[in-house]
Amino acid sequence: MTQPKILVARAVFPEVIARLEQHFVVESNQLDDNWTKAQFIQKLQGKQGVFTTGGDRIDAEVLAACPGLKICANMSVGYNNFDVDAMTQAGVTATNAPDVLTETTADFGFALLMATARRMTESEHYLRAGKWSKWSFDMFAGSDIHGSTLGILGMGRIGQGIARRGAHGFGMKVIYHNRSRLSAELETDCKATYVGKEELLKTADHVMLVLPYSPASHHTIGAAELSLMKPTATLVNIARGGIVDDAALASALAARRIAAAGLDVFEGEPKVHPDLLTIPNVVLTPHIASATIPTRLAMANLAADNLIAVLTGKKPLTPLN
Ligand code: 8YV
Repeated sequence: MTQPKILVARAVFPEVIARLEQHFVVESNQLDDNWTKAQFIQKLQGKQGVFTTGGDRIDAEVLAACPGLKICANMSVGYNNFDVDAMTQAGVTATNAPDVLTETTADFGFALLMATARRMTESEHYLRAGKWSKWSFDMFAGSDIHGSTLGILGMGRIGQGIARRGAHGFGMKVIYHNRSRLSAELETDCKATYVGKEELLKTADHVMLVLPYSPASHHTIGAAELSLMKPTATLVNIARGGIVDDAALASALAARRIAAAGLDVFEGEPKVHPDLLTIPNVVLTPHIASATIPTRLAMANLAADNLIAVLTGKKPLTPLN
């Protein structure tokens, strides 16, 4: 029996490639070359499955050019790189990689919040530059985490993980806003209170963004929203680039309309708005919230499991359509 052919679009763990090779004829991109869309389409010819990461776009044009495709498995919980409606219409299964990254990503959200509020990278740059000559009472004074109000926009699994850390670990008052309200049981577990978006922006000491990207969530935080926030507030984005208007944020930070921001995701990444690179009160990380080896391995294995299931006639584990 001939084995199905698949494409792995980005470099991944060799052990995951080896697993896939037990089931498929695998073409992989272990050199991690940047392909143009035309090259990607050309590589997909004759393939029944593709292993993608968050930067690999699957849209109507790709689907029309690759009629043999049966499944696209994303090694990512976010799937704004997929046109799921077009995939459904084309009869192509879409899968993502939820759950396995929840706690790791919530850890990172909290780390970025703490680094931002307590000015860790800004003070480290100062020290490394040899500028530390004496102690002073207000040197790099930041804002407190414990006992403060944490506002979470987007209360899925990762948002809930951050809420638990804040409420149970740091005695924070947690407020949240989401498309739909959590069950009473989950609200109690997370010690979180549902509020409107405007109330959240006005009252939170720290605003954490964990909502999925879609055209509807584009620029959820822009100049108007930033102007509602406290001048002492911090903003953390671990969700997706495009949820924040980065130019508006850079102006607000430069003018100290809010105190500080922590950003793991950017509009048009890996490009970063040039103003953000020169502003001191922002902590910048290159989209690494899920980056621990065990978690990235679990994400890759889940994408592989989905490919194996669908191309051997079984149901996908984590379907999107
Ligand atoms: C991934 C992510 O690292 O899962 C997501 O939605 O943003 C990250 O965990 C990235 O998308 C790679 O696929």
